[in-house]
Amino acid sequence: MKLADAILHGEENTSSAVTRELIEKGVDPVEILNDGLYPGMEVVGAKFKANEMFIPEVLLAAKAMHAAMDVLKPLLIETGLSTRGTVVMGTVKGDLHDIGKNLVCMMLEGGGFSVFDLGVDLSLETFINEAKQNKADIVGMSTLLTTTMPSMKEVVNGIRKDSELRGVKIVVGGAPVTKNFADSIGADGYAPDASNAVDLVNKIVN
Ligand code: B1M
Repeated sequence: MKLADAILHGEENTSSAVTRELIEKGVDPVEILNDGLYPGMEVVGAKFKANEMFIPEVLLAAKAMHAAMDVLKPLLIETGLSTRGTVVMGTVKGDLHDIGKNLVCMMLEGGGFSVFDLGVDLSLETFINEAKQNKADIVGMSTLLTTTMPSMKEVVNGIRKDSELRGVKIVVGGAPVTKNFADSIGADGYAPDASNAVDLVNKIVN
């Protein structure tokens, strides 16, 4: 589909124009999402994983995806389409790095999840309150600093203790984070990069 290509090549104006054209032709917004937008972002994820696409190109693709999404969103809300799941995601307390976390949020959004990006330097209370308020299925945490890795454990423990958040899954990532570390703090999953994060969250919600 032309829309998938526009997203893959990061053509923001084309992606919104093609989306508008398809709507005018009477194509179902859900079909536009499933046959154009998601496949486009899937190829972006695969190419990023294979080192065939790099961060600046992925950011452009995400911009093109958002441009199409801006056109589709009001129509999708009307159809009452449910997403694949709700993720609240942020960088832990003491850490201001957000480039990787933003990429993960964008790829998850492109993968059909409803994503609440909470920002950076987040306290346990913020993760808990936002997870409740947004009825999260998944809480995602990012950190780039070894010194702030213990905050992840604190958030895992806090969420596990909260009876209202029973069933919420927790995923973690960021350069110093490893699978062993994720297991040691009791997280439900770890992903080394943004496209693996989409695979991981898909697996968890299924
Ligand atoms: Co900082 N910094 N920094 N920094 N910085 C690092 C991380 C560092 C490795 C540099 C170094 O010394 N070589 C080092 C950390 C050392 C350590 O702890 N081991 C470091 C340091 C020390 C610091 C300061 C303390 C420096 C100082 O002030 N003395 C300070 C800390 C401030 C704070 O946070 N409190 C600091 C500040 C900054 C800037 C503000 C200048 C800037 C951040 C800008 C921003 O984010 N808006 C910055 C930057 C840019 C970096 C480097 C150069 C690049 C990080 C980055 O964006 N990478 C970094 C060195 C490096 O990595 N080469 C460094 C690109 C990004 C796409 O990758 O974030 O790894 P990444 O995300 C990947 C994966 O990790 C994964 O997917 C992403 C995409 O594939 N992923 C997840 C990330 N989160 C995930 C969550 C998931 C799953 C996957 O959940 C499921």
